[in-house]
Amino acid sequence: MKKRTMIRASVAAALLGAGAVAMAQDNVFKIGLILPMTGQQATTGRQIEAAARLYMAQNGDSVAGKKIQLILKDDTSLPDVTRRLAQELVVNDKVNVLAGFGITPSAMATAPIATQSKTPEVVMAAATSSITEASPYIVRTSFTLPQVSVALADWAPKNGIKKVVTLVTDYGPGIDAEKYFKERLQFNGGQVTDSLRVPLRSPDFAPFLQKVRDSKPDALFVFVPSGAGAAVMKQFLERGMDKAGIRLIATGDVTDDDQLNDMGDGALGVVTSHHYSAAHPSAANKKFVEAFSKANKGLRPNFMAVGGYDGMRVIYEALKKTGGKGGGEALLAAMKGQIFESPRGPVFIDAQTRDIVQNVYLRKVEHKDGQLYNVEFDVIKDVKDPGKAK
Ligand code: VNL
Repeated sequence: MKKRTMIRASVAAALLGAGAVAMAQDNVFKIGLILPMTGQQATTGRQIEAAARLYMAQNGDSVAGKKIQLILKDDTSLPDVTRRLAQELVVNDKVNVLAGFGITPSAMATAPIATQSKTPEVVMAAATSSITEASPYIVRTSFTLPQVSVALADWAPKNGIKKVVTLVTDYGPGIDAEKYFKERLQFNGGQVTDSLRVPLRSPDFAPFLQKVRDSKPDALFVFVPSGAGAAVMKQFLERGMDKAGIRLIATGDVTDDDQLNDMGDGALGVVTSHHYSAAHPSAANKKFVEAFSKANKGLRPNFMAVGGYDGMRVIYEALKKTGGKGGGEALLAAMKGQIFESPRGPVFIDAQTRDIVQNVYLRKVEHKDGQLYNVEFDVIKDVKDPGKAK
């Protein structure tokens, strides 16, 4: 071969190679999954990653002729890291969807990137009401704290609880829980006599609990993020709060299915309100819990897992509907208004707010099959985020 011809041939081969890569790229649908895989919120990352992989194992990794590629990044739950990772995923990896977000500051830090790049941001964990207002590209499959707190403030006064002290983690979801619980309790004739806030990083509950013990309310209402519940429960019992006649009531983040079984019998009888329990009595949930546990060495799925599993479903269904045509805008439009049966019960992605509408359950910690579970005893159907009504 002459030199010239050789060069031409290699250029042609290179072009062909590039074309093949471009074509392969076209046939790949990328989900950038940003989660706290290490650090204080690592259990949330582990639950959501496991649920996303389960969804893919059950539903295949090819949708509408495209190969689904999950790109997992660990943001260690630091919002500056989340922002940098989201930027890289959009600019370098050209992801079609951003998903995950273990805590509110991470979801918020990504919102401007979602807006500027017109990339849907599927929030699977974070639960401050205002998150969905931070970008028109945000869709949420977790829950909101106002959504679950109000039900408990309706239940409490009917069950002899009139005077309550609130104890929440001092950031978005905690402030939402405190505000909506308090307003509704007062509306129902009850009273919040003190409102205490603990820091998100390395919280020490002991001094706060001592203060509560001294003021002797009928109950202590608690919100702490997933992963911190066991420490609250331990210190509540160690201080003999229950023996002093103070009841513990909480959002389901405290009696988290990820930790509940290790909390011991001291947790028995604790009443919480939430959108998901691993003991939810439906065929769909039974199937989900069994498959999740089997794929993860007996791990019990918690509400974070369900947010991740349903988030993958919302993405898959949107891709099915659009066939991948029309980019982020079309995908977002196809996410809005989805209705389906989740392991938690029936859910609906409200097209106006892009937030999830779902049942909220009252539950009590009980023994079931020799283990501790949040057993549902009442339901408030199709609850919208009350934070959106204002
Ligand atoms: C948030 C809300 C995080 C509820 C949580 O666990 C939780 C949040 C990590 O919005 O930051 O249980």
